[in-house]
Amino acid sequence: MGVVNVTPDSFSDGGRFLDHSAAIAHAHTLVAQGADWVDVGGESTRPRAEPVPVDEELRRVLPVIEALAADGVAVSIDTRKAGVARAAVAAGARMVNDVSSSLAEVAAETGVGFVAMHMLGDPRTMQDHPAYDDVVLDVRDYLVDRAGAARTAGVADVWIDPGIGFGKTLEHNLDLLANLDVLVATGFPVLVATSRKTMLGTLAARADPGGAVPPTAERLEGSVATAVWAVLLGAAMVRAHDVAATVQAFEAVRYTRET
Ligand code: HH2
Repeated sequence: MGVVNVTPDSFSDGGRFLDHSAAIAHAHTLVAQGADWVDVGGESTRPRAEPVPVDEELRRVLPVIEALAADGVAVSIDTRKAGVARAAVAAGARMVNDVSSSLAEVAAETGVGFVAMHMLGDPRTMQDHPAYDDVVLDVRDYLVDRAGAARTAGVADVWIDPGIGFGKTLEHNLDLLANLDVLVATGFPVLVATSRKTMLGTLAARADPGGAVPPTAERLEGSVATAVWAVLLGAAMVRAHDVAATVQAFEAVRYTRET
């Protein structure tokens, strides 16, 4: 799943694809590089991001989704708003990627797929002292509950996602990645998104002699390594900004596995 953020403030590509034609062109590049899905978002969910009004979010994403759907691209809409999800599906989106896990009814009504993601609280506060009894089991139980509710509501294609970086310390994120098989064992297909996230900046700084944290666009190695890790543990899809490098790494591992 390739990422196209039509936002001025996304943590890794904010402002680059705010222009509709740039967003559409970038989405086509990601598809040519091997993305099966393009995830279009019009509101940043990075820590402490401010909410965007519905009409502004619609203005950002709808023309992009319409153009991509008309070209046959499988688009997911990355939103927390029911009105945006509905309009996006009407414009041709085929999946609702909902970091708040609250839009299953919309996916059911409109007959599209649904990603249930785990987040603790909301983006404005989620990184303020996140705490769990057992992060792996707490996240699993939450996701099974949300995904089960989506199935009951009538959604056929339901995914679960641990929500790396959404109300989690570095240790929480590592625990979830290390125990991804626990989520895989639920039977729901698992989506994982580590691409360019803060945890990778922190880990890269540990490996850097000067302790420097690389900027978001320079976290390719960690992004690809953790994507491969996730798929080897059974994830069915990863959400990535750098599709070409991720696909290349998957291919190398696939051939190694098959030999
Ligand atoms: N992470 C981000 C956004 N959407 N969706 C799912 N299912 N899982 C994730 O982990 C996830 C997501 C955050 O990344 P990005 O879109 O690059 O940045 P921003 O939220 O700042 O636009």
